Amino acid sequence: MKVKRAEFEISAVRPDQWPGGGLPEFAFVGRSNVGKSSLLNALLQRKSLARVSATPGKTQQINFYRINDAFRFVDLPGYGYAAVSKSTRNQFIRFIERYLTADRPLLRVMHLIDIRHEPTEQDVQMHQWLIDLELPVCVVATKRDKISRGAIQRHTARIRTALRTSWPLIAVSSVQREGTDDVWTLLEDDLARWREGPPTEHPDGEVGPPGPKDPPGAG
Ligand SMILES: Nc1nc2c(ncn2[C@@H]2O[C@H](COP(=O)(O)OP(=O)(O)OP(=O)(O)O)[C@@H](O)[C@H]2O)c(=O)[nH]1
Ligand SMILES: [Mg+2]
Repeated sequence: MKVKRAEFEISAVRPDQWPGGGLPEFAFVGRSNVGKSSLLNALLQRKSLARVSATPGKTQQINFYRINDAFRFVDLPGYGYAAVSKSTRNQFIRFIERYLTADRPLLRVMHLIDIRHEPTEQDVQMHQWLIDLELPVCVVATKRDKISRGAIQRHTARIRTALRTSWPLIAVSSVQREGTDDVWTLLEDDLARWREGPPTEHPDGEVGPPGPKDPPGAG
């Protein structure tokens, strides 16, 4: 994907601030600190378009980025930050839920998991929830530069097993820009499929040529 334009649109705290226009969207979800913002920057080849927050776990906003005026990246608040209160944590989840269940053209949810660790209970719950919502998902195993090449396969297998997932899994390093081409290939496929589109729904009575009218007096 050639990223000609990448703009930060809005940090939305309420749904009425979510940008309209019906552009297809890709959402990025994962634990706080898993590397969501870094992945966005790596994909967009921008150093710091997505802010790498100084206070992890404090971000309750949903950040929207508009790419090539054609689609959006949506950076969802990180869940699972231990140092925030339970009520704040629940608020994050509600934020995320609101977005994921909204009526928007969400083409895929990128679920980020740190390649070094066994997925947490919250990771597993989140993943199951995405599956229950019947959203297309891609698991992104982040920070792959932090483990040896020989260990990648073992770690990704462990993630798959823990998440009980059959969605694609891509291991990436945002620092070394590895795996980002594979992510783009997937997103481009999604966009191509979306452009082909589902069969257009017409309002009642406008589907196809008008049928024969009932003869007068019939029925
Ligand atoms: N070595 C390495 N470090 C990474 C990679 N991706 C992210 N990091 C580091 O991990 C930390 C968190 O990265 P962020 O991109 O801010 O994570 P985030 O998921 O956006 O965090 P929140 O916005 O707080 O939820 C930063 O110190 C990054 O530099 C990676 O691929 N390799
Ligand atoms: Mg972030």
